[in-house]
Amino acid sequence: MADLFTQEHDRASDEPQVTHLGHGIFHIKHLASTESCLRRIDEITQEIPMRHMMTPMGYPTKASMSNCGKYGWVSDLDGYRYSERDPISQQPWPALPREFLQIHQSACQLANIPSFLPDACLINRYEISQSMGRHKDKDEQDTSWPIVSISLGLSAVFEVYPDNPEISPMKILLEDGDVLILSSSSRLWAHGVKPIKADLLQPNLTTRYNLTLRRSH
Ligand code: MD3
Ligand code: FE
Repeated sequence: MADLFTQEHDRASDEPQVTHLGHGIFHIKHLASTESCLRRIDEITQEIPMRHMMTPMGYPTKASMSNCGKYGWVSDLDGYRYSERDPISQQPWPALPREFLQIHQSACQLANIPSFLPDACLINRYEISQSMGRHKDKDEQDTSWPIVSISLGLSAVFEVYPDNPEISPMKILLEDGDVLILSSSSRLWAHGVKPIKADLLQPNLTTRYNLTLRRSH
């Protein structure tokens, strides 16, 4: 069973390390460089500031969000969709940085799945205690394309709830620099993020970022 307790952590090396957790879920440790990713996020959010988006349920998202790439994921009282422009500034989203595309491509290579060109990158920002409720990602035109997720900063416990009751839910610890690929059957499974906890060893670290690279159209 793949969960927090059985994941292997190779503490001896900082080389990328791929684990197939089953069902098309690949966990790759030590792939993303935090410093260069955070610089790119800074540039993007200077153009399009992170914000909480209103959901159709009438309350704002807990994490704050921005986007880069041709399309961005947006939410308001009318629902969820991908848009070529930021609904507030009416500006097109900043370009997807080369660094993100490189991580995406390396991740696909390491997991041995065909790479694809993402046209959307959602940036989620979590402060301590913020979470993301259980949901499915199905706003993309063709939901068979994998999703590649990059975690930066504070760790998160991510939960996946398989559609098949014979497969147990999984908890996955996502740490700084980790990449997760959701492909094949897991792509449409429900998932959520537990409330982010402070790291007592790094008291100045108060944020987690998650980038999801997707093909929306
Ligand atoms: C598992 N974000 O933006 S990323 C989201 O950490 C989202 O911010 C989380 O869920 C975060 O929609 C999790 C990893 C992820 C993305 C898509 C999935 C896991 C998934 C789709 C199916 C199953
Ligand atoms: Fe999701």
